[in-house]
Amino acid sequence: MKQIKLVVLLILLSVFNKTYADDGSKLWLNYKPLENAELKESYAQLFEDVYLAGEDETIQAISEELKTGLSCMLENNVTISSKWNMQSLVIGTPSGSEQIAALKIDKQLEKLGNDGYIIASKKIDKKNVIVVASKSNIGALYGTFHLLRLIKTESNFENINIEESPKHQHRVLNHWDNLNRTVERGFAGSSIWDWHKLPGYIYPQYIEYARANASIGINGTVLTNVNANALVLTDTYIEKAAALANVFRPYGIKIYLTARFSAPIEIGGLKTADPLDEDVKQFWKETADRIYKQIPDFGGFLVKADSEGQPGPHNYKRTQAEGANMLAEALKPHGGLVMWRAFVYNHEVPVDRALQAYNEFVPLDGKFHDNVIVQVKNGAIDFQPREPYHPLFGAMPNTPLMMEFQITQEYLGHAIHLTYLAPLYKETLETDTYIKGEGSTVAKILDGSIHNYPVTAIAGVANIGTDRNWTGHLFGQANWYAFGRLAWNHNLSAENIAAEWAKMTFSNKTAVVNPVVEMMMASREMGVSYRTPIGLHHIMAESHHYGPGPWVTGRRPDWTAVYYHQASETGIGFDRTTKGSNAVSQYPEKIKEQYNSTETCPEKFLLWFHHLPWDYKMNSGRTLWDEMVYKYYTGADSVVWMQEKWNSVEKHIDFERFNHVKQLLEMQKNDAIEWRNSCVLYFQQFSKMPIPSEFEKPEKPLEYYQNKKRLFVPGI
Ligand code: GCW
Repeated sequence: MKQIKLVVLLILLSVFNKTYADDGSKLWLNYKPLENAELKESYAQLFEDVYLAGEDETIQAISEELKTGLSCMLENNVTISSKWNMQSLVIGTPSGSEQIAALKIDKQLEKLGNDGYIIASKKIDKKNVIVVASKSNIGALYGTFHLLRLIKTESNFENINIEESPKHQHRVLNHWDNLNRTVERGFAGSSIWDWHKLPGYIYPQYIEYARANASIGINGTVLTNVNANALVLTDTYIEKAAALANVFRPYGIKIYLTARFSAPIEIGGLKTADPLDEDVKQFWKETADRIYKQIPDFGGFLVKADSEGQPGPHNYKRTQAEGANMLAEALKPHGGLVMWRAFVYNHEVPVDRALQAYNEFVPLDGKFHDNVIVQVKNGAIDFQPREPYHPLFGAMPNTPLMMEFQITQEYLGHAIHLTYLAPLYKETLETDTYIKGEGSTVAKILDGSIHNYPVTAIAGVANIGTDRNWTGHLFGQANWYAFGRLAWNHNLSAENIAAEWAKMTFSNKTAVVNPVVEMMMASREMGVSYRTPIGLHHIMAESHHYGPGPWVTGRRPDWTAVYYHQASETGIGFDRTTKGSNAVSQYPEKIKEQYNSTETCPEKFLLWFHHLPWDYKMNSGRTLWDEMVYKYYTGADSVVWMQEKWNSVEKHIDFERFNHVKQLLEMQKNDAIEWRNSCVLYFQQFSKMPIPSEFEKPEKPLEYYQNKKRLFVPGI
């Protein structure tokens, strides 16, 4: 008995010891001491004394960050002073410091804009210094975070000469957070905004949120769900939002709210929300005035209209431009922006859903006011594991368009599956539209260089919640991180961002970085393979969208699976060629030709654009059926490969984070097998072809998978 007690005690002790190691709550800003002692020593000397010029709240934030960052990573006593005293690290702006002004870098900084900065080796009063300088204090904050990142990732500071400026003016998170703290498609707990306690109580997490975002250059946040509640526009809620705006301001983050189109009726006491009605216009003007009174730097409105039951201008037979412009007029005197979503589709319209946004918006090109930007999802359906780029990109030269990516993994395994999204983002950003000759990538349309857009922006639907590690899955943090880094600079590679994140999050050791990066880089493709290979899409379970549901039918057709895969005995795939729904014709000629022919259509999009017989010959020499089965099986198998990679880092990282990911990978493996078996068995009913003998047969019959119910899945 005594012995048993001792064993239990020992187990408990070891669990506790390990449990407190790291819960991931500090994100990539966990400033642990550098592992490389020599480097730590040399950095400690380099970054002992800091001259930080200026004195507003942003400068205060820089000071706090440096104090924590430097002293924790370098284990030294850093001194920070606002007086020049021959320090070796100099941070600030020319307008805030004589010494920085004397460097004569004004022109260079001017070119980099308000948010841009330099980090460079310079001489001040004959002393060798490292300067982090910007036109603005916010730029200096961004530069400081960059400097801390360079330290954390053990970079070389000799003759350093870095120039940075963001590719998009507005780099924004979209929270689909409801006022009751549920989060639509949120899988990491509740909403971090505690509306009930606002404005009185400010959680430390709000500041941590601001720091984390500023560290990757995010400068805007839409607090509320696009399926909006008009109440957020009442004074009570504006006051709460203002409290958040005050917290975020020193970090350069503006807040935005979602505007429910029918708010004039719901909270304004009007009978209509017709955008051409004078009372309605007046309502929105007054609403904007009320908001700006409390939040002078309010960013503007994000609007979902005429989509999935949301009210909009269609209710009054008005166009999307008329709706957006009415709001834009209300915001204009205050400098606010309308982000108007192009996610407009209707199941009563009998055309392919993929065509609808383009049909609606292209005729309106040039008709939007100059403080409207149209927010377009990366693909024409809905954040699927893989979609070809949205044909609106390139088709609206006279209307600024912004990208909407999804960071929360609605269709990619929620916060349970490890899926690194940078490869997905990059795939879209790097697609060449040829709209103005070769090299007219989607990224260049977004950053304004193709059509000279006066406003540029990019949004990501946040994956953040109250879970201790913020994103549910530790690797979900990498998606938040990668979104921010790409919003800043779309030229960064997915792989470099992954390595950077891995170093900041875990360790600089190659025995950690290499396997982690390999897993991350392979993860999205494997997620596609075990769910929707070869261009399949929208075959997930109803409502929660987590597991497989290729059999989903019997509701509005554009929310079923059968509408999209069109499987029958003769074949599978959605014919969007010129002989089918003709969605290919929405693309520029060169792309259209490419997608329209099975000869040239990339196989990854084959069934997106073509309906093909089961024995169609693929590039591999396999039949379409065999190829599909092959993808499903190898996709699911690769989760096991990922597990092996992860096991290899066990001895190099803390138990808590190791075990967290390990458990989730086991769930992912089982889910991947469920996806594989469900889809293969379901489609086999049509193909009537065997599963190649090299693969084990599914253990259970199709009905087993069809009957599997998941209840109370979060995020709905
Ligand atoms: O992806 C779909 C989601 C909805 C979401 C909608 C949208 C906020 O299933 O939950 O609603 O898209 O983007 O508006």
